[in-house]
Amino acid sequence: MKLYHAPDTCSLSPHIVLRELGLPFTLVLVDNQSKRTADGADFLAINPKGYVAALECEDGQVLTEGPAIVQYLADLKPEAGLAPPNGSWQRSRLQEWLNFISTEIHGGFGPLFNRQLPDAARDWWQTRLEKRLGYVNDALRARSHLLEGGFSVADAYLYSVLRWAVFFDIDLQRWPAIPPYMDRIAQRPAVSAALAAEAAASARRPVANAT
Ligand SMILES: N[C@@H](CCC(=O)N[C@@H](CS)C(=O)NCC(=O)O)C(=O)O
Repeated sequence: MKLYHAPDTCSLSPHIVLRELGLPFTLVLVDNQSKRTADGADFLAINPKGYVAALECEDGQVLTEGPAIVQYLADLKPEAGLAPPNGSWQRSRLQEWLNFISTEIHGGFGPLFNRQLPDAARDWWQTRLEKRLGYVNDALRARSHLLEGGFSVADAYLYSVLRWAVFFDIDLQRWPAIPPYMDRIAQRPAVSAALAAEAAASARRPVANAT
């Protein structure tokens, strides 16, 4: 499999999941500005939506949308327990979290990346996002991971997007359950390996990213 990725973006989430599962994969760096891959291919021909992450499977099919990719990967190795079985109540709970992270947290950060955003709109989006962080904080006060069963693909996703708080001087210490959670996830060997691989990839070829 090939994972099309860009450092410091949401593609960190499937990258972590691939490493957690120990699946063989190749990382392909995408320049989000030029829409070209590090090996010179036209990324728009791979994902016409023009954004990472994209997963190219062995048969050449390409899967996009982070929540779909991480569930597909988790289901390749159900014994790893990164997603509860399809059809179970807990799987619906996982999907509830993935959707919340996608629309409310990932989607909540999105406008903040726009340097042209007027201050009033920025304040509105940031206040909205901070309310959602309050909800995450309440959930994490009750347990160590988003699902009761422990680390899941939802944690890989939440961790990946919460790392953006630093770009906007959003101090996660305001939500006391979040920093220890971030530390817990960061200590996972798959997470540090993914971050190291991303750093090495961007050092080889600096790219500008956006959400
Ligand atoms: N709905 C997509 C959104 C993916 C997305 O926002 N990707 C960002 C990086 S975090 C990106 O590549 N943006 C570049 C662009 O839109 O041009 C998903 O959940 O996978």
